[in-house]
Order: sequence, then structure tokens, then C-alpha cells
Amino acid sequence: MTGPSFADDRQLPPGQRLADALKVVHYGRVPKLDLQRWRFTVSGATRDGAEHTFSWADITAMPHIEVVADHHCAARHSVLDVSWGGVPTAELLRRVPPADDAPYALVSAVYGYSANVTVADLAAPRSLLATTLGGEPLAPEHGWPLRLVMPHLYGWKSPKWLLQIEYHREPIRGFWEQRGYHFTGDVWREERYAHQE
Ligand SMILES: Nc1nc2c(c(=O)[nH]1)N[C@H]1C(S)=C(S)[C@@H](COP(=O)(O)O)O[C@H]1N2
Ligand SMILES: [Mo]
Repeated sequence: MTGPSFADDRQLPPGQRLADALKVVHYGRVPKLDLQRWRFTVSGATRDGAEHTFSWADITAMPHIEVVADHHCAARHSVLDVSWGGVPTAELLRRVPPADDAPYALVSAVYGYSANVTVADLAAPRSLLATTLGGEPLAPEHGWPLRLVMPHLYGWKSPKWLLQIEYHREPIRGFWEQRGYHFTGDVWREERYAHQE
């Protein structure tokens, strides 16, 4: 006999089932990126109207936090207690605030992958620009060098190989949100599909 399984008692969001570990889920090939040339950009309706660019050195110089969070894929698998490290997106919002009338954001990655989120999602205390997974630099297939993590939203809203956050005054739909997935994507409200909106 083994002991009781505590993980099984833990409540999952509706419609999810437990998986042991992160599966690698994405479209296209894992990109090869050059850190020297790599840049991350915050653009669109910024408060000062300017586009702000961060090098890898700029990112590593920012405050870092650790977040242990459950991962929920809209394809229904959930992984408990994934440990991420990186820059709180709230800190990025402080450094490059959006205009007061721009509550929306499009977050985008290599190969044109994107997702729409809100400035409120980015301000959530556990949202981060992840640079580590399980205490190690992100593996290429998990989004190296930088990936967004927003534990309250389905995994499709956490682009790997993140390159840009663009603030918007009007709602805008990202890659999956244009293909039948929910605008908001809150896991606890089970906002999977666009027809629920
Ligand atoms: N750039 C990019 N990021 C992406 C995806 C993608 O196709 N391209 N898929 C998303 C989906 S649907 C999920 S569930 C998670 C999976 O993360 P993992 O491969 O690290 O488990 O990555 C997300 N980020
Ligand atoms: Mo997913």
C-alpha cells in the first residue's frame, strides 16, 4: 500500500484532468534564437506613446520572483505545482505603463503566434515573464529565453518565445481567439470557446 494521494484531492478547474508533467504543446518548430540580438518590445498605446525595447541584459537586471502555479491547457490536461521564475509583469507595467484608455493587450511570439489578454491580467500578482522553469533556464521547447505565464488563464494565453506586448484601446483577438477560442480564457469559469462569450 502506498500512502494517500493528496494531489488527487486537490480541486482542478472544471473539465480538466490531471497530468504528471508538462507536455510540450505548440505549433511549428522550436526556434533558434540569438540572445545577443534578441529584443523584447512593449509597444502600441503606451502612456508616453513610445515603443520600449529590452535586451536580455535589461530583462535579467529587473526584479525576479518565483511562482508555483498549476498549468491548465484548454486541451484539458492540468499539471500541478509548476515552478516558474522571472520578472513580474506588474513590474513591466510600472516601467512601461499603458495609456489610461488602453485596457487590452496583444502578446506575441515568434512565427506570428499571439494571444489577447488585458492589462488587468498582466497586473495579476502571479503573472510573470518567465525565464526559468523548475529552477533552470527555460528549455528551448518550453519557450527559451522568455515566456509569459498567467496561471489564471488557459495555457494558450502564455506564449513561449515571447517577443512583444502591444497595448490596445480596442479589443483585439489573438491567434487562437480568432480560431474559435474564448476572448478571456479564465480557467475557473471554463471560458474555453468563443461561442460561450
Ligand atoms: N509560441 C507559442 N506559445 C505557446 C503555444 C504555441 O503554439 N506557440 N501553445 C500554448 C499552449 S496551447 C500551451 S498549453 C502551452 C504549453 O506549454 P508547454 O509546451 O511548456 O507545456 O504553451 C502555450 N504557448
Ligand atoms: Mo494548450
